Amino acid sequence: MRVLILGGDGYLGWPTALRFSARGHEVAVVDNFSRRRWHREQGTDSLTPIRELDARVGAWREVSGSEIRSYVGAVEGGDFLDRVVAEIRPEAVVHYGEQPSAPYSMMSRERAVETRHTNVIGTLNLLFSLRDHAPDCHLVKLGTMGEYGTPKIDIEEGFIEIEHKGRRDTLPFPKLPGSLYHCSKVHDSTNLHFACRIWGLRATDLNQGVVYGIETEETAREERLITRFDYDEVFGTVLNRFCVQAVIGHPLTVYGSGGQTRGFLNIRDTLQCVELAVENPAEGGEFRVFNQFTEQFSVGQLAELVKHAGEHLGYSVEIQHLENPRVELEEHYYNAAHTKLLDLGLQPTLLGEELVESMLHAIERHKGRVIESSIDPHTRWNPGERVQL
Ligand code: USQ
Repeated sequence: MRVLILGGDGYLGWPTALRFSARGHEVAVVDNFSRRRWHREQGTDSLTPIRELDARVGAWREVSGSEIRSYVGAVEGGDFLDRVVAEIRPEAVVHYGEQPSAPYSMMSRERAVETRHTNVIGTLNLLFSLRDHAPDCHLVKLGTMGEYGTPKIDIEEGFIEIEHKGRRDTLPFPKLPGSLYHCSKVHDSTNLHFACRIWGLRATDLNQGVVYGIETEETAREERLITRFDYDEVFGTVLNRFCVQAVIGHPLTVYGSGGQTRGFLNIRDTLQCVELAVENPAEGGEFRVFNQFTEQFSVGQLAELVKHAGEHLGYSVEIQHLENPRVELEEHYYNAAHTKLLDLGLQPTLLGEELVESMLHAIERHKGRVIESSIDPHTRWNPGERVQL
């Protein structure tokens, strides 16, 4: 298949490009390197010394004999995206090309507006490009479990059957996003659903949980193929952060009581899920939603797991409860359905001490690159400062 990957230079986009290429698909990637720029602006960096996109593509050519085409440009530019889609005529587009950090979106008005623009306008542009140049293409879009928030009822996969005043309907599951980033994903979902209903496009919204892990089958084949690994307060996700903290002797930064519960999955399973979605496309006019995670954990459970694994390897690991910089429930009900990808054949990679130990080993190799000042949280959801007008 011809597969176009937006955000193909990123943590998940690059390994996804390698995976599809390794399977013999014709792969093209689009990126404008905004993630690299955001890190430079904040004086932070990936733990792993990632190569430039050209060098990565060249390394993959040497290792596999396969070509990945790359296009440098922004999804916010509708004409650029139109040209790429018209040229590639993709059968599947995997869309990771968004600003993915909740804290980044909460830093300031400028960052919030940038997040909305990149995410919502980028996706809207893509929907028009597909409508006009590749209407049969299957759009596989990365959404987030955080669109649902933490309601007091079970979370379904995208839709819920409701009985109201004696009448029944199946409607989109209510959304309670927890950051302005998560709000942007809700808006994307609405636009995707609309484009499927009105224009007959086909789309799968992958409501992904929190991803952890450092390598995949293909990135492990050669040093130049490694993917980025963020651990800073803005772009690092919680388990990846805890693992880096354990290795460098920084107390594990549990926000608040640590009862916050989320769905988690290994980076290797992200690739499996995306592959399953692409291989089993939605019908024309269909908007599907899959909840993409394999296990639920509380932040406190993850801290305990990393502490045990770290101590087993001889690190001394302390757990610290920080005042929560976010506004979120710290003790809550959480039970989210996630059967659709299992039904398609997903084989989950389950988290355990051994897996955490393998992450700690991999991190140990790069620990000299850690910028410790980027670890403690500074971004507050409600800074409590009022501008005097
Ligand atoms: N947390 C800590 N300590 C830390 C970092 C985070 O206790 O050092 C807590 C947070 O307060 C939150 C939970 O861990 O309750 C998850 O935080 P996170 O930073 O790992 O993940 P989040 O901000 O929710 O966003 C991440 C990705 C995002 C994706 C989302 C999936 O950055 O792209 O959409 O996970 S989900 O969480 O299901 O919405």
